[in-house]
Amino acid sequence: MRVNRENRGPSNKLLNEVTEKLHGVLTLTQNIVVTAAIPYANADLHIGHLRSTYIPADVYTRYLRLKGQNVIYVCATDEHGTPISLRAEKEGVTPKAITDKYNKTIHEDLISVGCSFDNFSRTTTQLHHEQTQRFFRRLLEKNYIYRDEYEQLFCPKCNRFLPDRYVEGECPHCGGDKARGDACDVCGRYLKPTELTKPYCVSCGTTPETRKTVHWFFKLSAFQDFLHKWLEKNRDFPPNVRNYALEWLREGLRDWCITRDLDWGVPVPVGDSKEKVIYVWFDAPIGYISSTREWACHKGDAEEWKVFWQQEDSKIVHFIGKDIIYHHAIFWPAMLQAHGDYTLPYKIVAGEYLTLEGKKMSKSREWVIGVKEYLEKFEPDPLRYYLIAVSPLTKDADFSWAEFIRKNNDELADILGNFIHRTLAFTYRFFDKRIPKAEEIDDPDQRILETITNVKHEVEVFLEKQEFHRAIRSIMGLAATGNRYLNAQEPWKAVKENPQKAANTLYLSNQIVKALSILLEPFLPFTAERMWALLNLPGSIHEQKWGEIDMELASNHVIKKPEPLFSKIDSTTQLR
Ligand code: B3M
Ligand code: ZN
Repeated sequence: MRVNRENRGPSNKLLNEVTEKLHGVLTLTQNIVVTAAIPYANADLHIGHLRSTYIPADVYTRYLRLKGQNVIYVCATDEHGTPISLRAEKEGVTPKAITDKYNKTIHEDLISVGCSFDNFSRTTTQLHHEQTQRFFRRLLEKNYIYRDEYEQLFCPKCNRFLPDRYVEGECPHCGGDKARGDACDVCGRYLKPTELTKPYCVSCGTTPETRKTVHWFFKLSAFQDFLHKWLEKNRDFPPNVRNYALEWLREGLRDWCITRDLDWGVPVPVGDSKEKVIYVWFDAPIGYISSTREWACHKGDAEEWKVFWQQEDSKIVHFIGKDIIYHHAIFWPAMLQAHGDYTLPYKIVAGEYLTLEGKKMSKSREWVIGVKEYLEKFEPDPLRYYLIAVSPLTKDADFSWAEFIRKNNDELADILGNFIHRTLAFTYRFFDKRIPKAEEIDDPDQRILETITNVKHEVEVFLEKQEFHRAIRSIMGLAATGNRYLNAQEPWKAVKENPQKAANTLYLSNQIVKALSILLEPFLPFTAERMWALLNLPGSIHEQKWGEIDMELASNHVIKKPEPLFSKIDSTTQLR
C-alpha cells in the first residue's frame, strides 16, 4: 500500500528541539560508555538502588543501542573500604569471602531485572589494582599527589591506626552516640575520626590516642577554578548535579587524603608505604575504566577501551544516586583532569531517593523491599515500569503497593496489554492471522501514522534529556490512542458491514503494536521481546533499530496466536 507521508513530521517546537540535538548524540555514531555506580559488595540491592541508578542507566543504554550508537554499559562491585574489612573481622571471615558472595548475588539480581551490562567486573581484580596504581603514580609524577603528616587515632591495644569506621564515639555536632569515624547517622554530617567526642576502638573498646602518621594527599584545591569553569560550561548537566557541585565549590575545595592504614584495598604503590592502601573512593571510580578494559580484553582487542575514555569525542555518562554527586562531580573530574589522558564526563545523572509507603527505606528497621524479595512474587517489567513512570528521576519518589497494583492493573494490563491483545486477537480471528491490506488511507487512519512518528520523535527528545518518565508517558499515550481508535472504529462490527474499514483499522493498529514493541524495548525489555515474538518478526527485539519504529509492517504478514502480556494482581495479594 502507499502511505501518504506528508504531514507526518513532529510539531515545530519538537522539531527544533530535535534538530538542536542532531549535532550531538543522535545522528553521528559516537563512542559512549554508560556507567552505573558500583555497589559495595557487602549487601544485596533494594528497589531504591534500581530506581536511582541501574534501571535508568539501562533504559538509556538500550535506547542508544537501538539508535545504532557504539555504546557499552559497564558496572562492577566496589569491594574495598572499611565497611567490608570491618565486617569480615567481626564475622571471622576474609573480606574476599564477603565480596565473593555479594558480587555474585548483586550481579544476579541486576541481570534478573534486565540490566543489559556489557561488562560487570569487580574492584579486586589484578587489572583494577594495576590500573589504580598506575593512575596514582601518574598523579604523583605530575605533583598532584603529595605526602603529609596527619593526626590520626591509634589504638594502643590493637597496635594500629583506626581509619573511618574502625572508631566510634559521640558526634561533636549533635551529641548523637555511636557516630562513626566517617559520619554521624543521627545528624548525617560527615566526620573525621579525630573529631569524635569520647572515641573508642570498635574492635576492643580501648580509648585511642592521637598520633602523627604520614599519608598521601591529592591536590584537589588546585582544581577549584578548573571545575568551576567546567561546571559552568556544562549547562546540559541535570540541575541537581550542577547546583550541588557549584555550591560545594563556593565553599572552597580542600586537598583530599587518599590513603588509609589498612591491609584491605589497593596497596599504595610507592616505596615505604606498603602497609597503606589507597582510599576506596579513589579506586572506585577508576573501576569504571577497569571494567571497560576488562570488556575490551574479553572482546579480544585490549586497546579498544580507549575509544570510550581517551578520545576527544568519547562520551562518558555516569548514572549515580544523589548521595554521591560530590564524588562524581568534584573528585572524579579533578582526578581525570590531573591524569591528563582522559576525557571528562559528558553527563552525570543523579537519581533521587525512593521512599517506601512514605517512609525512608532502612535495612536495619526492615523497612525495605529487596530485589530478590520482589522477584519472588512478580515479573521484572512491572517494577521497571513503576520506577520509571512514578516521577522524574530528579525528584524523590515513593513506592506504595497500592499504587504498584494500580499501575500494573490499570495501566500495563488495561491500557497497554488490552490494546495489544485486542489488535492481535482480531487480526488472528478476522483476517486469518494476517496483517490485512489497507486501502485509501485517510483520516482517522492517516492520523495514526502521524501519531506514531510524533511519539517516536517525542520519546527521542525526552530520552536525550534523561526525562524517562515523560518518555514512558508518551509511549503509554500511544497505546491509549490505539485503544480509542479501536473503540471508535469497532472492527468487530465493521468486519461484517464494511470489511475494508476493519482491514484499515487493524492494519494501522498492528503498525502501532510494532512501533510500541521497539519504543518499549528500553523500558520493558522482557515484554517487548514477547511482543516481537507474537508479531512473528525475525530475530530479537534487542537487535532492532530505532528508525524502524515507523516503518511499515507488511500486509499479509502472518502473526502468532496471541497471549495476554500482563496478568492482573489481585488487590488482596499478601505482599509482605
Ligand atoms: N560504592 C557507594 C554506593 O554504592 C559506592 C559507589 C561507588 S561509585 C564509583 O553508593
Ligand atoms: Zn551527629
